Amino acid sequence: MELGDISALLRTRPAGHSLPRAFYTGSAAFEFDLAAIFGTSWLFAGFEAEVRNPGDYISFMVGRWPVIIVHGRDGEVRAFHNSCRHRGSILCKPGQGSAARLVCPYHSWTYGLDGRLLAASRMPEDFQKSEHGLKPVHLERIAGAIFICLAETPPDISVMRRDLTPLLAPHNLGHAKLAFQSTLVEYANWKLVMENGRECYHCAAGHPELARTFPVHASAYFGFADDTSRNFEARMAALGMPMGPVGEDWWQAVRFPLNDGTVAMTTDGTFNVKKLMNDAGGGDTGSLRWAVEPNNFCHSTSEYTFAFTAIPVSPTETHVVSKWLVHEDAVEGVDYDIDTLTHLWTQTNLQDKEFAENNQLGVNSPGYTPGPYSPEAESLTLRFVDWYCARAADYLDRAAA
Ligand code: 3BY
Ligand code: FES
Ligand code: FE
Repeated sequence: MELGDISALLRTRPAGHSLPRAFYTGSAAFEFDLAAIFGTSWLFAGFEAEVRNPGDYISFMVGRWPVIIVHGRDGEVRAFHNSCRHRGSILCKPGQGSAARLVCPYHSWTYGLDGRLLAASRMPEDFQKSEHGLKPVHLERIAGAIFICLAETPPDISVMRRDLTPLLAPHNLGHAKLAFQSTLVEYANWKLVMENGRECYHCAAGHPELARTFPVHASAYFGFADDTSRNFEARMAALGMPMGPVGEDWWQAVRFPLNDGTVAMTTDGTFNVKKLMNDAGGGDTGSLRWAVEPNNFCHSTSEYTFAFTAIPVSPTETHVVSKWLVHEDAVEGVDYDIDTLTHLWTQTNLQDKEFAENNQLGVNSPGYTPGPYSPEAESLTLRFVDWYCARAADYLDRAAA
């Protein structure tokens, strides 16, 4: 499929409907998504807590592009393409670590934490080390979260910086630690994983554990205009906690109340972590949901922040990376237990894997034609798909110009 075909196919999508099959199956659409969506957008990449000290790094894949985020000696946190300037080997495998320098495992070219090439043995006299530093990737930090953009010229992030910072600030991500991280392999196109992750139409029946505390019948901005919502708004105002909603087409954030009678987003509705990240109101402050297109959502409750990120791997394989952050002083085994902390979202993710994989199998059927989203129950999924189509159309227009 050529770009022209993608463009023609995009125009066949009836408004308010899911995408034509080729967007969920073929390698052409997958390559297109990497270039047009993942190559151009700000992407949620992790937390400062994961690279707290100079020398700390995290290495990960964005599609098939390896990226490394490194905390420099000068205190700066930088992102680089994880590709040696000699013959292109990755410098470190996906994962995290700490190093004084980045030494390529192939021929030992050695880079400083700021990306400068420091040493390359047996190269000619006139070899210019200064011209062979690691290639930078744009990076922004917002209230303890890290975003990267692989484009040469990234989109404007200033509105997100301005509007997300006050909502996230009470969660104290600057004093958080990564308690646990997992990767779940899902055999479904990344967009099916995200469409599922953006709606709760399936939650009441599909996520019994989550439904205990999560308002699964809520609409996009969790506003009910009922007593629970009004009381919550008044309590948050009294605590000086901004609620939103805030956002643009590519991100949203809003604080919302949990179900009546519950104070924590856990399997039983009570706290699982003794040391809170945000102890305003005794911790009874609902959840701050923040979500960034194309591939992320987070929930920041008073005791943890949970981050979900879907990484495209192939047309029909996606890796869901989950991270749980707790207060840096919370002691594992004393203040929290990993299995208890992670149970709710691990169960929810496994249930969602089944939904996304079933969806992929049915989309492959000749009986599949794009179907209508519920404007009420699937409004954020519709937003995601509309955003995707708009970004795709922009990219195609620029390519044609
Ligand atoms: O984006 C969210 O907040 C959630 C998490 C559970 C279901 N999904 C709509
Ligand atoms: Fe890195 Fe050769 S590829 S030193
Ligand atoms: Fe779900």
